[in-house]
Amino acid sequence: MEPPAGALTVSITTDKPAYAVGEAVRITFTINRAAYVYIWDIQPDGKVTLIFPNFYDQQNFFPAGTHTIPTPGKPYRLTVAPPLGTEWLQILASTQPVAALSGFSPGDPFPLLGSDPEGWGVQVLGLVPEPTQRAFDFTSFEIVATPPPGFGTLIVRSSPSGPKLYVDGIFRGYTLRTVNLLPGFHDVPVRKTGYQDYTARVHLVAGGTRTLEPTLIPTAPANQPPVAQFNYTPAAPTVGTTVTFNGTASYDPDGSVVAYAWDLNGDGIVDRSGPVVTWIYPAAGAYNATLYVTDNQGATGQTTQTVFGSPVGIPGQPPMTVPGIYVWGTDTWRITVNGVFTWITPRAYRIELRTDGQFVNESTDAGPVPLGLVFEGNVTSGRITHSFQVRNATSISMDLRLDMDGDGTPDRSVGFVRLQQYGVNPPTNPFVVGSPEGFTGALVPSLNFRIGTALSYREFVRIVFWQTTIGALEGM
Ligand SMILES: [Ca+2]
Ligand SMILES: [Ca+2]
Ligand SMILES: [Ca+2]
Repeated sequence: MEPPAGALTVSITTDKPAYAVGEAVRITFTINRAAYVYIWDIQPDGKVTLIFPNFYDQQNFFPAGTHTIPTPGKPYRLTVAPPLGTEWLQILASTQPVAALSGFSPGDPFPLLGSDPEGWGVQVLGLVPEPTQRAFDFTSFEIVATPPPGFGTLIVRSSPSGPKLYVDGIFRGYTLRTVNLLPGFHDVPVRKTGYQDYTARVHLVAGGTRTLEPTLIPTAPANQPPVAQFNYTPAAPTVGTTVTFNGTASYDPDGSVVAYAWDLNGDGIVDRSGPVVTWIYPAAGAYNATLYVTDNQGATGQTTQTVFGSPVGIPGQPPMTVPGIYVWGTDTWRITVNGVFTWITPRAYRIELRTDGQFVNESTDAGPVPLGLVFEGNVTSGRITHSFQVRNATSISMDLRLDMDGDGTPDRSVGFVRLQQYGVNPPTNPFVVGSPEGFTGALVPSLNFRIGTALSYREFVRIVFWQTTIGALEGM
């Protein structure tokens, strides 16, 4: 754990990195605010001994600053004893005294705390009263048989402060940090989360001091991809007209969009480039238009919309955005069977018409030749329109069937039948359209025609129950 900003901090070091048996050790520590200080020693054989406070040096409350142990003027020395190896010093600074760490006496000036360093580290946490502020640090030195060859001093002062400092693979605390090291080469990595690792190799000479002042470089955040967005006008384009595609709503959350590429007919081949482009659909159908955008660091994004290219319309033709059978027209009755692009297989339909007059000018723009007054055929993603007029007629019976659910059988409901410009549903299917009451002219779709249900609609017996008018259905 890295020390939180503003918390109590402590650091410890020894005056040399290595000592011969019998040499005196001088300990230096620094605290950033007044605190009680405890130092214990972990020998190479694992024994843990309290070395400060001790019987000879009992005052362990210090003001903020740097202090040395033994306290100057105190009548004792800390001398190095066997066994040889690495000896560790741990320091605890606490804003409250720790009663359990004061068991020294004339006969036991440096009491043994335990012989399990790892267990002791856990135990000491439980000894510190809560709530309190506390801080730990440690350092190590080598105990050697013969006098060591002097040492050099390494100071690591990083920006920002607080990264972990390692020397030759061993964690040595947090910068700012001063460590005493044997002469020679040392590898010094400095690591902090969110920053690139810094590593230096330094050469120390006995009696010399080297200072490293690395500035850590923040890790660059990963590039975020751009977001593609576009719209097009007109919203319901017809075959042969110019459609304008606008991709300027695309954006990059951490940069800028630098390239736009368009596949406007869904064939996988880019057709246009630039933020605003135009295209003309030559044939009716549903087209997948895809915009690909590239940001300033090379990342890409894309989005696809399906554009319906509609056949060129006839004046008065209603919008046909959903599948169904549309009955419409002005001076000519038109019945359009409209499919949808999601229909993969042909859907059968059957239109059966009767009138009390005569059908004239029957035509169809696709599919089979009209069979009398019945139009039959199939529709998939396109649409087929049948047209006719009537003469000497006051009514027309319409029975409209379309295989909406794709099970192979034409269905008959009012839901898919849509009348005139607003696509209102008739009250029944089959249904009858008829001249307005008292009207004697030609029965054409532009009239406010009546709509009803036939109880019987045979050649000589026609009984129609009139229910409404197209104007009433449209709410006018
Ligand atoms: Ca980006
Ligand atoms: Ca294309
Ligand atoms: Ca069906």
